[in-house]
Formats: sequence, C-alpha cells, structure tokens
Amino acid sequence: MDPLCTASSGPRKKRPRQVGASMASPPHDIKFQNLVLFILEKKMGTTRRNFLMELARRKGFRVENELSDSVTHIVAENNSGSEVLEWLQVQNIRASSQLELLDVSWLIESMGAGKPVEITGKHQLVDAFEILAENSEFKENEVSYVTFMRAASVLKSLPFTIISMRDTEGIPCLGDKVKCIIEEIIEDGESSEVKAVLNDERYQSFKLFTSVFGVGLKTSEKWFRMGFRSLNKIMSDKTLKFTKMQKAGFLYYEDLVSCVTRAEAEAVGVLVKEAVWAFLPDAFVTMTGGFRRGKKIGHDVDFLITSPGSAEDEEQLLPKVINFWEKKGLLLYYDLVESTFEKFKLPSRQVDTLDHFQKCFLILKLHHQRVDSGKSNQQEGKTWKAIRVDLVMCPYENHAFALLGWTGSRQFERDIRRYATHERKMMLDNHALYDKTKRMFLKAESEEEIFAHLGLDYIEPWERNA
Ligand code: DCT
Ligand code: MG
Repeated sequence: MDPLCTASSGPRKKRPRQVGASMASPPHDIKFQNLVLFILEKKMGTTRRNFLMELARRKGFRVENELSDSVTHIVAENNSGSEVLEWLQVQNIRASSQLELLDVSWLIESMGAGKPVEITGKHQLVDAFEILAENSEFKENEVSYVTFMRAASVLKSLPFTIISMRDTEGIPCLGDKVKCIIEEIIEDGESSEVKAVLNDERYQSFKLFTSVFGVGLKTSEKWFRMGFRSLNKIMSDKTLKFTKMQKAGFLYYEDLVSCVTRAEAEAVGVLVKEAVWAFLPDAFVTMTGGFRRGKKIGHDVDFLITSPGSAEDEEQLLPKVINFWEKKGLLLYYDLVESTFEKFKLPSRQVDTLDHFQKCFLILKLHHQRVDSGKSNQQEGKTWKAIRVDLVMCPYENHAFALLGWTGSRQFERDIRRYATHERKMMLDNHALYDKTKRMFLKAESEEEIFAHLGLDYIEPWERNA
C-alpha cells in the first residue's frame, strides 16, 4: 500500500503518523533477507537518519522505521556500545547475542561494498584472546590461561562491538594486560603479541600435535623436543610407540579434525537412542555439551544417560551398547571408564576436576544420509565419517547435576562453581551440591532447582556459552 494514501484529507481522518521521508519513496528490492536494520536517531539527528535509511534501502538493505523484535542490526553514530545498550534498556528491549549493535561506519562500508561487510572487530578481539589462552595452556600457565579465556568469554558475550577504549569501561574481567592488547588491536589492527604467538614454532607444533585425538601436552612436548614438526614424520617414525587412542587419532585424523555439524550430531543422537533403548527402554538420553548450548558445530557429541531403574542395569548398559555397535560394524574406537562414584562424597573443591561417573569415549562410524541427486561428493566412495562421541551414565539421583556439568561451557562451569563456593558457601560439582553452612546435600531433580538453591535466576543452556 502506498503510505501517502493515508494522508488524503477527510473530516474524520486522523493525522497520519509521522513517517520517515523514505517511506514516501518507491519500494526497493530487498537483497539481504537475513538482515533487518534499525538506525538510531539519538545523536545522529532526523535528517541524517532519513538520508541513511533511504540510501541503505536503495542498496537493497531492509531498514525498519521502528525498533521491533525482527531487527537484527542496530546502527548508531557517535554513541558508544554501552550508550546504545542503555538506550535499549530504556526502550525495554533486551539486548541479545543475536542483536548486533554497530557503528555507522559498518553501514557506510557495507553500502560502499554493495553488501554487508563482515563484522570483524568483535571476532578479531575474541580470536586474539583465544590464541593467547591456548598458548598459555600449551605452556601450562593456568593463571594466564584463565585470564585470557575470561577476556574472550566476556567479549563474546558483549552485545556490541568494541570500537574504542571507551567501550571497555565498566566491563568486568578486562585487566590492564588485556586492555593493552585491545588498545593495540583497535589502533594497529593487530596485536604484536598474538602475531608472535602465531609465528612461534612451539605454538604451531603443539597446535598441530594436540589436534590428534589422544595427544596431550606431555606427548606434544616430547615430540617437539625430539625435533618433530610434522604429523607425517611422526606417523612414519618406526621408533615411536603410540597408544590405542593415538592410533585411532591418526587413522581417522581428517574426519576428526573436520567439525561435527548439528545434522551429524542429530544423526548420532538417533544411533545412541536406538542402542540405549534396545536395553533400557525407560532410560533418558540427553544430548549435552556444545550442541545443547545451541552451537552449530562441535568437536564431538556428548550424551548423558540416566535411568530410574536398578544400579545393576545401569552398570551393564554401556558395555551392552558398545557390543551392539560392534556387531553392527559402527564401532571404530572405544574406551570404557568404570565408575568411581561414591554416594556421600563431598563435591570436589577443584573447579576443573573430572567427574566419577561411568563413561565411554568413542569413535563411531556415521554413514552419510543418502543424497537424492545420486551424486556423491565423498572422496573415493567413502560413505561414512568418523565421529567422536562421549557417553556418560549417571545415577538417576544425580542427573540434574551431571546435566548442568556436562552442558558446559567449561568457562561457565568454572564460574558457577566459584560462585557457589565464594558467594553461597556451597560446593558444586557434576555429582552434587553441598551446603557448608547447613552441612547437608541439597537435592535437585532439575537444573532449575540447582539454580534456585544457588539463589540464581535460571540460565538457559544457550546463555551458557560464556
Ligand atoms: N566436561 C566435564 N568433564 C569432563 C569433560 C567435559 O564436566 N571430563 C563438561 C564441560 C563441557 C562439557 O562437559 C562438554 O565438554 P566438551 O565436549 O569438551 O566441550 P563442548 O562444550 O561440547 O565443546 P566442543 O565439543 O564443541 O569442543
Ligand atoms: Mg562436546
């Protein structure tokens, strides 16, 4: 409908709602369907806003007059990220990780390029700190690892892009060292420290070696000291001994380093449920890990299994499931770890310790779904992909704690455990929650109940990525 029609005179007509000048212009084709822009008038002014809206629409962008739920990108000028956030709060709009808050320079650049340009700032900063964290991990420097991971997590969760040092004000977990690096990246487009790490031979070798399933820091250190720099040399070396896990790691290397997609994870879920329910039809099977947090890709697929039945049935389940897949020819590797769980043991004080449940680390053969076109893009007729799968079996009583623990992220788990210890005088791990003041275990049937015990609002799995 032509909006101007509503302006025609008549005694009972209300004055038409004030609309931007651009509404009066002929409609433009929308080229970028996934993007819905809103341009903030605050500090920009009506005239400039109208001009930019009209221009963006002419370039094929969808620009809304009003802020609504469908908006994906908010463009502002002369406002810092935190100022836009404040404005959103006043409007009663909750900023989410799906909503991008951007400086007008992004829009101008995008219009110049004739398409939305990649939003680099945030990813660049996050990547930088993840690289520094990884390097600290390789050096077994726990303190610096946690510092950089925290910085990466906090930056990831910011609903705006940091464009100036002003944007870093008031953000927690950004110490002086971290701020220095951010400043360097803002000013020079890169950090000399990150650059040095990326060029460092030790970092490069560790990154390569630890990409093999079954290879940790100790083995990497050994191979590095022995002078190895490539996987080919390692694999063909006759003097080296490999564990069963490393042998599988080399054998399925290409598949295992290529990420697991959500579709593959769902297909593995079908296999897991089929196998589990063949022996324990009342068992609950939940996909945990990154996929439960809504991640689109992962390095493995994690499942938590629990059943209200007897302990003996529980104990026998994973061996039966393994046997079931072995017979079907789907089992490429497995390592069954028996339970060391004790019922009334206090939760661990360490934030990073492993849990005591029975579990199985596997590599499964996932056959590709048949493609209707009949064409196969798989190399040399290989019709399957090796996928890393973790199965954890826990007693029914502990399933809420196990679910919370196995959903991650690791950073989130660390933070919530620290919060329990320091703010609530409680001890939380994958098995239980213990109240030190009341000297008792607090039971929970669901994650919601655990959050309630901790005095926290429920945090959805997809909000636990930081
Ligand atoms: N976890 C745990 N105890 C372990 C290993 C993991 O409590 N021994 C928790 C922390 C995160 C979650 O389980 C899943 O672990 P990962 O699979 O390593 O991480 P992810 O978040 O699923 O990410 P991805 O698999 O994509 O790397
Ligand atoms: Mg995982």
